[in-house]
Formats: sequence, C-alpha cells, structure tokens
Amino acid sequence: MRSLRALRGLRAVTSTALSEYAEVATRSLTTVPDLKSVLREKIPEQQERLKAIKKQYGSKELGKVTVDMTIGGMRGITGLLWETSLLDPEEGIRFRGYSIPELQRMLPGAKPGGEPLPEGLLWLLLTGDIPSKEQVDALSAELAERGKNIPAHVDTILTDLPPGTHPMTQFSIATLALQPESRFAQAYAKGTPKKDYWDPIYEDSMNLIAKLPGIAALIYRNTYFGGNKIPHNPNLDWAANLAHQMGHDGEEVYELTRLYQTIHTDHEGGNVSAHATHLVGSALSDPYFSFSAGLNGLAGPLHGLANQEVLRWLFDVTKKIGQEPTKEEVEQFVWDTLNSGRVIPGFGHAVLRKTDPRYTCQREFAQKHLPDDPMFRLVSLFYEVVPGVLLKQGKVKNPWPNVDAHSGVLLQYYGIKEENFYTVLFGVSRAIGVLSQGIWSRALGLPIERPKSITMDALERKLA
Ligand code: HAX
Repeated sequence: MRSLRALRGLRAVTSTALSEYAEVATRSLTTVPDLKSVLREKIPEQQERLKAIKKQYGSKELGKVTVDMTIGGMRGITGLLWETSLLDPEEGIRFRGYSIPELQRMLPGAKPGGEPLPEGLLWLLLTGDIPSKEQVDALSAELAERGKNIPAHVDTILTDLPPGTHPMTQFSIATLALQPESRFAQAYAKGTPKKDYWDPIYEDSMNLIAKLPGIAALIYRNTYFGGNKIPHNPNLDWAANLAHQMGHDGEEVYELTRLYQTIHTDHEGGNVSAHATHLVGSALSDPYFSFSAGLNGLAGPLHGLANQEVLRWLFDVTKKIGQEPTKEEVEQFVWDTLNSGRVIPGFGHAVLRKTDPRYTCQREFAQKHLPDDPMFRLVSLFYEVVPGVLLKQGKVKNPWPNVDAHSGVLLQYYGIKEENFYTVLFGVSRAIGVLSQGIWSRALGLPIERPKSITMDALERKLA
C-alpha cells in the first residue's frame, strides 16, 4: 500500500513538474505524494459526482423562499454549494465532517497531543482526508518556502498609508498589492481553458496562504513596533511563524496560535467573509481580489471585527466597575449596553442556536493554561450572565457566545494586547477555508453568482 502510494505520488509529482505552475511543489519533493498531487487525483471523481447530482436532482426543490427570508438578508436560503465545511445550528461547525474536538484528537500537532497544526486542516479541507504527520510537515515546509519573501513594495505601500490606518484596511490593501503576482490572471490572459483553471487558482491560493503570516506580522510590527521586523524562521510551522514574526515566542503562545488559526478557518459558505470571497471569485476575479473582498467583509463589527469590540467592551467594564465586578453589576452593565441601542459583542449568531464550539475549545484552553487570569474570570462571568439577559430582552434568536467572545482574552494573556489587530489574525486563518473552497469552486466549474433581487413595488404586485 505504502509503495503503491509512493509510486502514485512519484507519477503525480512528475506530471506536476511538467506543469508551468509547479516550481514550488517540486522544490518540496518528498517521499509522500504532495497536496497538489492528491488533490489532482480527487478532482475528476468530484466533477462526475456533481454532474450526477445535477442530472438526478437538478429540478428538485431544496426549500421555499419567504418574503421574510428575502428581506432578512437571504437568511436560511440554501443558495450556495460549499464543500469544505457545514454548520449545524445545534452542534456547530464540522470541517469535512469532523467536529472541532475530533480534529483536536485526529489532526497532527507540532508535538503528540498538542493542538492541531492548521496546515493539517488545509490538507483536510482540500482533500477530505486526515493527513499524516509526514504530509503535514511536508506541507509546512512547502508553505515556508512559498511564504519566505514578501515583495518589498508591499512594505512601501503599507508604510505610506496615513498613521492610524486600521490594521484590517492595511491587510486588505496588502493582499491586493500582491495581485500582480497572480498566476490565474496570467493564465487567463493566455487563454487557459476552463478545465485547467483550478491549477493556477491553487498556486495563487497556496502562495497567498503562505505569505499571510509574514504580511500580518509586517502590519503588526509596522503599526505597533516602529517597523522593527523579525525574520521568518524556516524551522517553525506556519502558525508558530506568525506568532514568532509578530515578536511573541514560546511554546504556549505557539500552541494558542495553532488552535486559533485552525478554528477560525471556515464556517460554511453563507457568512459575510466566505460569501464575499465566493461571490467575487465567481466572476473569475483571482484569489487576491476575492480574498481581499472577503477581508473587507470580515472587517465589519457584526462579523470578524466583533473580536476587537469584545475586548473594548470588557475594558469598558473594568474601567467603570473594576476588575472583579459582581454578577449584579455585570447584569446592569449588559442592560445599559442594550438600552443604549448597541449589541452585546461576541454573543448571538445568524445560524447557531447553542454555544459556539469555537468558544468552548478556547474556554478549555483557558481553563488549562490560564485558569486564574482575571480577564478569563470576567469572560466566564459574562458567559453566566449575558444569555439570561438577552433571553429576558426577548429579541435575539441565539443568546449564546460565539467565537469572538473569547479569543481576545487569550491573546491578551500572551502579550498580544493590541485589540485593533485581532481581526487580522482571524483573517489569516479565514484564508485557509475560503481559498480552499475557491479552488474547488473552479475545479467543479461553478458558475458566476447571480441571485435575483426584487423591488418593493414588484414584490407587492407579485403577491397582492
Ligand atoms: N446583542 C444585542 N442584540 C442582538 C444581539 C446581541 N448580541 N444579537 C442579535 N441581536 C438583535 C438583532 O440586532 C436583532 O435586532 P432587531 O430586530 O432590532 O434588528 C434581533 O436581535 C434579532 O437578531 P437575530 O436574528 O438573533 O440575529 P441576526 O442573525 O440578525 O444577527 C449577529 C446575527 C451575529 C449579527 C448578531 O447576533 C450580533 O449582532 N451579535 C453581536 C456581534 C457579534 O458578536 N458578531 C460576531 C458573530 C460571529 C461572527 O461572524 N464572527 O466573525
């Protein structure tokens, strides 16, 4: 079996080497088949599967669309094919069928029993297979190679931005500044046929994912440390390199970064960052354009920016009532926030109806590593109090905490105190999910997105 796999890998790697996009893959030749080879073998089968689904079920109904759904942000309309993950309102996210606790057990870590390496999740999202440690290590090495050089003009563009430019603005601009490197844009201009689109999209996506830790660290060091940069360490994995280049070293902060970067990757297709990336990519805009669009959506306070907002809100509490408020004081603070017309950041969700398992695994990390941290105790107190208040208020469909309610407190504990930067860390991770799906979208030949809109006039005419 092993030798058969090796032989298959050798054949696939040899054919990849002939491809015009394969320099990097050939540099990381290993005895196991590389990610692109494994993916290449899976694509025809999934193309046939989609064809069969269309043929057999193409005219069947998946559900009805009510006026409330149309007005309510297309809420609940099953209108997208998204292969990499699926969200269950009660259970939470499953990545290619695996829950977060399962992935914590099954995906290879930097050390046995450690947090999963996000490279392993990237492998899983692209192939549907749990990779071996050997495969993950080879992918880590490949990403390190692809990501080691950030073009100098990116730094120049970032440093020319006005002081105080939000890190998410910088992140989106930096992503677009890499667009001239797009292999897909070059291939399309040369007339590459549709069936081959996935290959340069794969190259762009992997190059972008590989460079994101360096880009994020560049923004971090420029914004908060006067541009004093820390070089990439080729011996560290992708996530540890992110923490390292930001200037935060140590096995625990590396472990947190690995967990953080794993759990924020994907949350099926309808959330704003995923959908925006998918939508823009469907016009055959390359991954630099489409991911930058996704980042612009992630920068909204109802989506990814909520992690920054949670921290500010917690600081507000400590400023107004001190580090150790009572339950009654917290309850009053929550009511005051609601009565002033604001949302409680980090609580609620458009799909979930239970505590987000991404919240739970961060809570478990805190219980293990920082049980006595005052900010963790405060977050725990909010976990006890907020759902009851939101239920009493009677508006929200889900009173439970989401992923953003916890992440900031963990980052603070390990010295990453600049809350304006938190959504960038989310964005680095989100690239793994949305770009993996982007590769599959092109491999499956998904068409340009074009839902129908309607005016109030037309709606009244139609339904009167
Ligand atoms: N605090 C106060 N009010 C809330 C609320 C919260 N945390 N969550 C929902 N509501 C309100 C809504 O604003 C809405 O009010 P109106 O009827 O006046 O418009 C009502 O409750 C019903 O909303 P819903 O159907 O329960 O929730 P939505 O699907 O409309 O919104 C949101 C989902 C996540 C945007 C919402 O819960 C929210 O604003 N939460 C706070 C911000 C936040 O944490 N965002 C991050 C979500 C996870 C994520 O994407 N991470 O990136």
